[in-house]
Amino acid sequence: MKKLTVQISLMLIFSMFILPGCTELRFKDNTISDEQYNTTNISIASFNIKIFGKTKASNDTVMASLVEIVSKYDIIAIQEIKDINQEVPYEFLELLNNNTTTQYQMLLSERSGSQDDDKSSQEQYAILYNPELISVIDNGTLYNDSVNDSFQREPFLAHLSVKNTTLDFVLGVIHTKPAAAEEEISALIDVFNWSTEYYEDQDVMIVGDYNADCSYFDEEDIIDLEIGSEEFLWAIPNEADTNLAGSNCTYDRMVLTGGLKSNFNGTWGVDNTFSSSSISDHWPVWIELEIRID
Ligand SMILES: [Ca+2]
Ligand SMILES: [Ca+2]
Ligand SMILES: [Ca+2]
Ligand SMILES: [Ca+2]
Repeated sequence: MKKLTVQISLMLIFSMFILPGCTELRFKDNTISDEQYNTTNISIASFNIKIFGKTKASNDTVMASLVEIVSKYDIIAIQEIKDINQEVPYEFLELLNNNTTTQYQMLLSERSGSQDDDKSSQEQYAILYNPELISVIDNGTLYNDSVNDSFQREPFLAHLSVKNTTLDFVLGVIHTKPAAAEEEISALIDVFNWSTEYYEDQDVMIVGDYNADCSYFDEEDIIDLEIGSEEFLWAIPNEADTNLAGSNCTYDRMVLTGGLKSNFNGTWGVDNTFSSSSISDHWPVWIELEIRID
C-alpha cells in the first residue's frame, strides 16, 4: 500500500515536470486517431414555425426567410403546421428545393391530436432531411395516445440512419400543450420507452417545443423527472433563450438517449439571427452529432 502511494506521488511529481511535453504528445495522439477514424458531422434542428398555415405561406418575405433558416440544417423537425388542407408543407418543400442546392425530402405526420378532446388544436409535424446524408428506415408514425391520452398533440417518430455510418436512431418531435407542459414532458418517458422497443433501437432523440420553462414549467424540476435522469441528455441547456420575446425562456429542447449521448459533440445553438415575429415567436434550436464513418 505504502509502496503504491510512493509510486503515485513520484508519478505526479514526474508528470508536473513533463507537462509541456505531454501536451504535445496528446496533440500527436489526436492526429493519429483522426487518421484512423474519420468522422462526419450532421446538424439537427427543431423549429416551431408559429401557425404555419395558408396566411404565412402567402407571405413571400416570410417564406424566403424560412427557406434561408431551414436550409442551414441537415435535418430539421418542424412543429405547428396548421393547414386543414395539408398543402402548406408540400408548398414549402417545393419552394425550399427551388432555392437550395440540397434537395430536401420530407416526412410528414398525420394531423396530430387524434383523441376527441384534442381535435380542436390539431397540427402536423414535418421532418425535412438531406437525403445525401440521411436515409429513412421507417417513414414515421404518430405515437399511439389512445390508451392514456397523455398528449394534446401526440409526438411523431421516425427511424433514420446516417449514410456511411453505423448510426441509426429514432427522431421524435413534440409540441406540448402549454397549460399541460409538466404532465406532457413527464409522459415523454413512455414515448422513449415505446420507441426503443418498437424500433428495436436504444438511440432515441425527442425534440420540439416542450414549453419547458417560464410560466408553463419549472426547469428546476427536470432533475425530478424520469427523463431528467442520467440516462438522458438535455442538449439545449436551461440558460438557452429560445423565444423572441424579451423574456428568457428555454421552451425548445432536444433530449437524447442511448448512443446518441456520445455522438453529441457538445455543439449546440439557438438560431437567433432573425427578430421578426412574423416568421415565428420561437428561434430554431440545433445540435451537432459527430459520427464515425465506417
Ligand atoms: Ca391525446
Ligand atoms: Ca441505433
Ligand atoms: Ca431557462
Ligand atoms: Ca427571449
